[in-house]
Amino acid sequence: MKKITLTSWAALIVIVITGFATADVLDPIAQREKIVNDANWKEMETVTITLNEHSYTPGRITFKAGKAYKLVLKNEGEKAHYFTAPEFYMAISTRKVEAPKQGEIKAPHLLALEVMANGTLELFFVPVIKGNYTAYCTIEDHRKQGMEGALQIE
Ligand SMILES: [Cu+2]
Repeated sequence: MKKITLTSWAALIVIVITGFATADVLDPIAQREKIVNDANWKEMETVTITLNEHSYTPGRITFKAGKAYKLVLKNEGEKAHYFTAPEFYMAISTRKVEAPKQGEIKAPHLLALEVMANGTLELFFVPVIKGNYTAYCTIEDHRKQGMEGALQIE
């Protein structure tokens, strides 16, 4: 009787530990569809970043993991600018990228977005992996001139 009780406890502990371990490892790319579908898009928060020569405004944004976001990249400059953030794009589940009134793109993950002068792109996504990430412009010396932004997922 005593032996059975101990075995049951051991089994229960294994189940609990395994449960925690799997719950902790969300893969934003592999589980993209489920993460995107589970997010509450009615409570979506819109965040706008203005691109210009040579800056992102605001230069620092904090996102909450699991929340639905629309990130609007609005280029008010006279040149095209990039929003390159490969590590950030791997840490989020992307629902779609929309060029308002023109079309939308659905893909498992992104590497970079380029916004033309006076153009706008909208990124619909759910932040997943907590951490600090960097966005930057890869055109000429734009990054050196100040086109670098901090993206945090908490
Ligand atoms: Cu640029």
